[in-house]
Amino acid sequence: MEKKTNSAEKILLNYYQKERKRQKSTLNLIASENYPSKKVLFYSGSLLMNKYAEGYPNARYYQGCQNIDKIEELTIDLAKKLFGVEYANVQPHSGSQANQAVYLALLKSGDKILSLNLLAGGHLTHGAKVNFSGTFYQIHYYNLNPLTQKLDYEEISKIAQEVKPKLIVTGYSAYSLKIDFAKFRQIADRVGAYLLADIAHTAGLVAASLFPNPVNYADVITFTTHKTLRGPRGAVILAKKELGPKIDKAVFPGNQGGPNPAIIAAKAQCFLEALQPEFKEYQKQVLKNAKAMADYFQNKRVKVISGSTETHLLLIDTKNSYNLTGKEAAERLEKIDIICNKNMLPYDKEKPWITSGIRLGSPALTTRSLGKKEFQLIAEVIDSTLRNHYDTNKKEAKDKIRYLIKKFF
Ligand code: DSN
Repeated sequence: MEKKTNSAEKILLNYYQKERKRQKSTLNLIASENYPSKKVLFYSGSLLMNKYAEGYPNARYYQGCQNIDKIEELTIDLAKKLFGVEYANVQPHSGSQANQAVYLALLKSGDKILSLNLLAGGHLTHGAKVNFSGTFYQIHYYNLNPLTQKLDYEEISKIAQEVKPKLIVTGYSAYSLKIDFAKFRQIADRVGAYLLADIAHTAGLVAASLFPNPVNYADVITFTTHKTLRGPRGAVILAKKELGPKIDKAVFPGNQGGPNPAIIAAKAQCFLEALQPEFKEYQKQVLKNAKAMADYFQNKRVKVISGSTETHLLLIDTKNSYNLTGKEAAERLEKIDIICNKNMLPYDKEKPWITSGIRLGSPALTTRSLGKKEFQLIAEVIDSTLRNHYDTNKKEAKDKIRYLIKKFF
């Protein structure tokens, strides 16, 4: 028995070390990933996780919560300061649970939600049939304009007036342009709907005032803390003060049990870092780097969805540009140590595990200090690797990647 335990321990450690090595020897272009600071990692895995603290500060179901109360209060204050809001709940374990709690707080089962079609950049929790959101609520979709692949506010308004949803969802996982939250507010007001802005992807850009802030327009805002925000794996809900009690109740006891105080402390550390001037400089570079890739592809006549990027990510139509499905393109890139994800495109006819494109993001490699020149080089390597030059150029491409890894990691 003991021998078995030892060998399982070895296997576990071995795969941890292999994953560590993989992260240090590949170029990460996954738009939703990042590398948090040592302090964020410290709190995330700290002894704070030993404490049960069901409830909220000064109203817990367990004794011994005096320090956790202060940590949670501090985290809430920092979230409110960073985003300029009246109310924050810092307990959601994930973006999915944050959205689940918002629906629970504002809707009844069977109520109508209007959101962006998943193919066009929405999220699973915005109404996918296979998700709780598509099971318990009546979902209606708006889509991107088929020609421009941009949000079409007139069309969204028309659909909203036909559908009369109780909730409209904006904020996306794979849309590369700015969002006009004021227009969404007008659309929601016309039909008496709540407006949810899910800014999981752009939270870091919003915190740095480099992307429109939905605070004065949305009733509720959700975001994860581990993407552009570069914090721990978790989520936050922001709202107008009057919705606070309903949302608190929906998070606990409605949707979660005990919060994880270790992750809450790590969120506080993340917000502290995001309030520093260096964070704004980092986010500026995130935008420049994504734009450098998009410009390179555009110059090579590669089809970039929505025409460009104003965020940390871009989508490439690999089917039309290289005659490769997203799956084939992503797998080919992995062979030269570039990691990205296959992604559905607006009106995609392929299955979700095949897709017609890939999504590329700049946050993780910008944290590693790569700049515009390096991102142009990465775009060049991607372009040449996907252009049937794969076999002949494989060594050259790998050498370029190795050069970047050696210089920056
Ligand atoms: N959909 C994931 C992503 O954007 O990668 C996050 O939930």
